[in-house]
Amino acid sequence: MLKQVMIARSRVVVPRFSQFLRVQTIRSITQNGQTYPDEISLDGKTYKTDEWTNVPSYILDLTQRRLHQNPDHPIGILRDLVEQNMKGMGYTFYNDFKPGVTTYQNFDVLGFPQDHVGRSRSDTYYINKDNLLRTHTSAHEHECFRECKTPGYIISADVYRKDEIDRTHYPAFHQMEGARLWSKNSGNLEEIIAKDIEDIPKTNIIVEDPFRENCFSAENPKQDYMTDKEVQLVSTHLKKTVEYLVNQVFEAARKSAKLAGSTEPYLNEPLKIRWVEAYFPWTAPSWEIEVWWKGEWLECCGSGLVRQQVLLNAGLGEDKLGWAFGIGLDRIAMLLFGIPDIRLFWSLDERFSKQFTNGHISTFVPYSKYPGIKRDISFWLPKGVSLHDNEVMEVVRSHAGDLTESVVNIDEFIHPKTGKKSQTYRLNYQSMDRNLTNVHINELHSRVEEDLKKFFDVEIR
Ligand code: FA5
Ligand code: MG
Repeated sequence: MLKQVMIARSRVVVPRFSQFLRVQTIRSITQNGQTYPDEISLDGKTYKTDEWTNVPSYILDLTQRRLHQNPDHPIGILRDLVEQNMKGMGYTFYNDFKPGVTTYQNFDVLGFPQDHVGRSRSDTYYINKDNLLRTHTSAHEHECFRECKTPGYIISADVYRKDEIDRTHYPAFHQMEGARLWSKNSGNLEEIIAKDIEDIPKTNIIVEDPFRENCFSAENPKQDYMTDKEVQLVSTHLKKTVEYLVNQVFEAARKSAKLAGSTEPYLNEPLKIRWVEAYFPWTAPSWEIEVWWKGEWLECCGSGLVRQQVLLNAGLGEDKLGWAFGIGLDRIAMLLFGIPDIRLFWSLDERFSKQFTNGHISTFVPYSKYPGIKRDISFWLPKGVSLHDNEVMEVVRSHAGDLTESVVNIDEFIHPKTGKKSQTYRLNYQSMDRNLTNVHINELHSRVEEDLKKFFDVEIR
């Protein structure tokens, strides 16, 4: 009922950013209030849309921005900083992978179970049933393991998730994936890895790691094909590499802050990080690293020892073993550059872009702070039905775009008599570069209400 699919006539949609992205159609598919063309052309490929399609054109536009390849953008500056520090350590850098991938690349080949939430249409942007916008850089592990000629690789790319909206979450963000392999056939493997660990430059960060010595357990098991000692060595190499990388980035930030005259106390304290256990379908054991920064633990990277099946899927031999990690770049860049809102990365305003230059970590100077306009929206759903928060976000975004500062579910309950569910959301509309008028927001807001009524059969309270 809610996921009703119908065919309707629609206009030709002209993309804003690139000739590579052509969205042209005669007929179109409408679902949940969004209209999709018959075909979507993305980066030179044409896809037939179907009942899985849920990627709006404003998200497709973002795929052409390639912020990580812009040397003067904070995301590009951060990528460059990491690459400079990893040069000569045996890694190939990949920065050109396009965001349209298959469900096979993004999920299947990595061993995601069929019922994993990540696969759902409320979490992921599908181009059609078999193709989607990658939700993580791990979608390219398969091809990199096949092709890479060096012991390791580093991939940087934009990734897409239908996520909540707030200061630190945006439906498009950036990740950097690293991986490193060894072969059991190459002489004394233990000695070789131990030597490789020695070669990683030392840092003086404070590390909290309850799992450094006993790196696997029943909850976070090792794989049978590796010896205890191999697991120990490979995970130490992984962790020291990530620690080194994080250290270089935060040291660069400190240096810039000091140069700019800052005397904040954190600038003289050693950097502190901790490792916590995690789960990813394609690694075992797995961990996340958190960084202590200005009084808070910041989750920044998932990692683990690559499951042998993933390596075998890539055509590698049974002798191979190694690690992989995936770091989120946006939140780290927000901290480094003092950027208060993740949406600013996508700003086309020169007052933003002119502030940054390659090789420099400068502190963002806000050029304006325009007040937000809050609106609440409450509705009853048909009996027995509930609505995913992400669907509400998507409707708001389809009308308000980047004027959507946040959408928060503030209340829900079931009426004891009617059995109907009530959901209430607080919307904050705010612009990065201008004042919003009440008249404008009232109009946007009523369109949001109309669509919620039309597509989800809700009764506004
Ligand atoms: C992953 O995406 C895994 N692919 C990481 C990985 C790679 C694990 C290789 C093992 C081996 P996760 O969903 O936790 O994991 O995301 C990784 C990082 O991306 C997070 O730590 C966070 O820094 C960042 N991130 C996740 N969601 C968002 C978001 N909506 N906005 C900004 N950053 C995000
Ligand atoms: Mg995570």
